[in-house]
Amino acid sequence: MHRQRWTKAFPLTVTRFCCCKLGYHFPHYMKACAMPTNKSKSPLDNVTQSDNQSDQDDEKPWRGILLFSVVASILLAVFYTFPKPSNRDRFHAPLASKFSADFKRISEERSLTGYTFSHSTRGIDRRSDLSLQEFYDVYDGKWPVLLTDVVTAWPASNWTSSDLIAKYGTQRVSIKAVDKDLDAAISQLLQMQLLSVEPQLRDIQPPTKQGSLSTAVSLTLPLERFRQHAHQPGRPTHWFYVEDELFIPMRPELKSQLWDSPFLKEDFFQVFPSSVRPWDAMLLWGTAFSRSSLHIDPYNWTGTNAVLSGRKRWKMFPPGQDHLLSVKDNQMSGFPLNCFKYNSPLDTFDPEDWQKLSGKIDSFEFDQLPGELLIIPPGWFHQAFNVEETLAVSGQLMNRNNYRIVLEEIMKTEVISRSSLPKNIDQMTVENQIKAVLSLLPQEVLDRGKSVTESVLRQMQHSSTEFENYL
Ligand SMILES: O=C(O)CCC(=O)C(=O)O
Repeated sequence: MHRQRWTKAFPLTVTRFCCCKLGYHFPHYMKACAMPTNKSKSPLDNVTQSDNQSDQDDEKPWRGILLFSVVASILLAVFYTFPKPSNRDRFHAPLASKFSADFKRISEERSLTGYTFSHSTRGIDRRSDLSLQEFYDVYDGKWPVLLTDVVTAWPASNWTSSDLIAKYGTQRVSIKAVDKDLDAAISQLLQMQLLSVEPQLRDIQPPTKQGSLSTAVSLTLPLERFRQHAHQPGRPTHWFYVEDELFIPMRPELKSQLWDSPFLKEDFFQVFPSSVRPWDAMLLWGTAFSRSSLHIDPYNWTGTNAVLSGRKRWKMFPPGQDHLLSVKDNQMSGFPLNCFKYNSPLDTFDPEDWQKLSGKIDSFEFDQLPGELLIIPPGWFHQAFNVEETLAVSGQLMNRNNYRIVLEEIMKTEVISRSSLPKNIDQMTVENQIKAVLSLLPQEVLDRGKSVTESVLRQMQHSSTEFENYL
């Protein structure tokens, strides 16, 4: 923080001072210089009205110009070569005061200097052999990137749908389903309270379009039952999407095959008490046309998404455009440690919704291929669409470049009061700061976290047989 102020304020103040001085004296210098040399009269006389200058004084204007040039050159050199404040400095704001990140500015202020790669400022870069330093300087917390040589080294890159079915076919997974032909049946089941609709989608204004994302229902099915649908050619109004937050975390033999990478190593979510640690490997297995909602991730964390097979299409929205996306206030994630949810009811892969936005909103689109890892910075709305049957896993990061954002999201829910933070918290290491904040979580919050996970697991066992009969 201090260095940030100094690097900007000091050169600017001195440059401003020099410019004022020069602006005042320069015309006089020039005028005097244009005059025939008169050793008895100082060029500054016009300014000082003094007739008593020595020969030495006569040379002052030249010395002044020279001095100014030297000082200005040094200042310019310092200004342009002094390292710009990194995200770490920016996010290392005192915890005792409220912090809000200007994501738009952050995404514009990438430290591109010193790197030869021609970084995209309008779309996505595909990078391999990327250094950790360049990752932190240019992408992490600022701009999305596709890493092409990370997932390929994981055992999980060899997962096939057949192997998963062979091993886990009878086990139930959480599914989001959209089926135009079944809408009537779904409404009936909803009335009978045998199904639940995604809460964030319930508030869509009528008339709700048949077969649209807004009619998606959540249910659980045995994995092999889902597979039968995955093999049918998808339709825009008929798709199924396994979006299961707990399937992989509950199976350590699967979890251990993911996330090995220096880019993902620093993750302060690992110091969260286990009962409130966010689930960190969501199984995403969708038929063609299946899609996520348009959202910013919970806790505004840095999102990670690894495609193992298939093809995922993304729409990414640079920060600062939330007002165009009809995001409802006060939606909650329902995570073990609750936090606000930033979901839009718009489906940007629905041509009608897209028409409402295109031309008005800044965005870019790209496809993510098998073996590619996408890193999504905080503050970026995003939506994914599976172009064909696609198997992927998503996770998250809390690291040096976003930890203040995540802590602030936790504080927003008012489970911790700022005034109870230890007085010396800002002198602690980042990890100890986070531990100090989490140690203030009331016991009932920790207990609630445990019961949320238990209740999701219980629901998984609850059979939606009435719905299954329609499928
Ligand atoms: O692949 C998807 O469906 C999107 C996942 C996603 O955006 C997320 O996990 O936050």
